[in-house]
Amino acid sequence: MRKKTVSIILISLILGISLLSFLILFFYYRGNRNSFLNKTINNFSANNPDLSIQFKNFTKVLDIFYLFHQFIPSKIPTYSLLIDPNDLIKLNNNLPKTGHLTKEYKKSVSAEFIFETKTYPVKVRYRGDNPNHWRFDKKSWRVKFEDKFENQEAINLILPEDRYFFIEPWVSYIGQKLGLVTPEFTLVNLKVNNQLHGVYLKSEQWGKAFLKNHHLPPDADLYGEAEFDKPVPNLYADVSNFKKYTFNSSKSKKDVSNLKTLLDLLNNSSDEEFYQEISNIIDMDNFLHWQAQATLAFSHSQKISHNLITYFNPKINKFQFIPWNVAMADEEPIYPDINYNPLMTRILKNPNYMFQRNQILWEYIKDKKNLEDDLNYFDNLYQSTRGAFYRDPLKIFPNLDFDLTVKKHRKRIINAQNKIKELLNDAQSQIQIQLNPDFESTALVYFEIESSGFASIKLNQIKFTINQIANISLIKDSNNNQQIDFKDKNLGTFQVDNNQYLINLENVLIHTNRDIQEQNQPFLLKSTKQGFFIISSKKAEISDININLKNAITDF
Ligand SMILES: [Ca+2]
Repeated sequence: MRKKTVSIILISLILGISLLSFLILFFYYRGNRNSFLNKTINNFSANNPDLSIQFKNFTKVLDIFYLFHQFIPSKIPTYSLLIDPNDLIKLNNNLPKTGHLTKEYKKSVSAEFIFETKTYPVKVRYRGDNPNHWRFDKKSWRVKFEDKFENQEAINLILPEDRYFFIEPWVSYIGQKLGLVTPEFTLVNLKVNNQLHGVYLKSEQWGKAFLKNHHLPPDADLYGEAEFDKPVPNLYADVSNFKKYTFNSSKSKKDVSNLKTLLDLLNNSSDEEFYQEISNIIDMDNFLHWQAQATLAFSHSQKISHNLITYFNPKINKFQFIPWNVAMADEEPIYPDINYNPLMTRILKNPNYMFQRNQILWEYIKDKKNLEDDLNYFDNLYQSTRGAFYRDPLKIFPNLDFDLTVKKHRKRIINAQNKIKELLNDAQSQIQIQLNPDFESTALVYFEIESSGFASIKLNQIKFTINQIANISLIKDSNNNQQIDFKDKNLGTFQVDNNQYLINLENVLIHTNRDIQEQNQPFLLKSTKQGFFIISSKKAEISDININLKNAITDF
């Protein structure tokens, strides 16, 4: 009898703990980085890395459910590194006990790289600034080829979880669709001294070979940040925060005058000067597509302090931008536009550029096929690599963790695009009409359109009845002073044939402005009014006026 009671208590206890663990895991994977549970668990793991690694190792017992998955074929190439065991010990001993992987820890050793029966002499070292890249048995590598491998001088083999598994390749893929030059990412298996180290994300290293492979003139300045060694709060504050990966040989390598011009304009110019000059030094079309790519991923990682790769294209003498470490913010997609990058903020503060950026987003979002295609790409990556992930012996997380995380990322892609679609459909307006306004006696009508949604408003059509045959002009009160003056713009003069009148308009836009908040805070929508006058060549009366507006982005 007593035995039975003990068994019942024991079983209940085990069931209870299992249920509790299940619930914690369930909410952890469903939650986002800012939820209480996820914050608590992530903070705890960050503060107790050894304990958390032991816990993760313990959770690997769950891999028992993946027994049959071991037979799912791996469809990715396998690279092999042969390193003298003494050199390997040297590499492992030369890792920081605390802090980042600074210069003194970046010493390479000679090794052999083997792929498909061909051997390449290489120099290898560990890479990655943060400890997650080299604290555990599975480490991120930089491989530098004496000659070249697949047209590349050097490659990075990055822990895939550091780039949210398939998110970075996916972001690169949408970048290609947007016409950007993006680094190529592939997933590969790696063996070190014949021991399988599992799956890595292979990426190109910056250099002349990268530029050549992407059909860009290689004799040109390619800038990146000057390293994590001395982190700076604002990369954009000074040219000394950047280094050149390649340089234009017709000038000195130290000549950073092009970058200095850009940063000076960013930091020391009036708005008027900035918006007049910026398109002379930046390829705006490229910039806005680069910005749109980050926005589609709700990524804020190319931020004030990190991850800028910019190329001064000698063909057009302008800067272009190469997406790097875009990843995807580990947050629910709520605000795409936040003040996280001073150059982006200053450019997007201009309503015309914001409008153009939104048009790029709409071009992508409006076609449902893009999302389908994105998910196909993502799913193919998952299907072709998951066998290799399940068999990855050195990864520090259980297979279930991998599967749930990938699922969560996939959902985030859908949510992000849906959210952007919702925002672009958000056009809000109010119209106020005054017949025979007393503040401008020459006008028959004054009307004011207020735009307060995310999208811009388009003045599409004006209908009215008039009691005289006359020439009618529409005037935009550009300076919004409720007076017709030399600063205002005549949008067209129209002849009236009968007294029912209809004016169709193109490109008369009212943009909602943005109120920029402090760093890392979302832009706020700032409702914006624009006034218009209708004037006539003859004294006349207008009645039954009807103004038709549309969403300028979606045209609905
Ligand atoms: Ca005016």
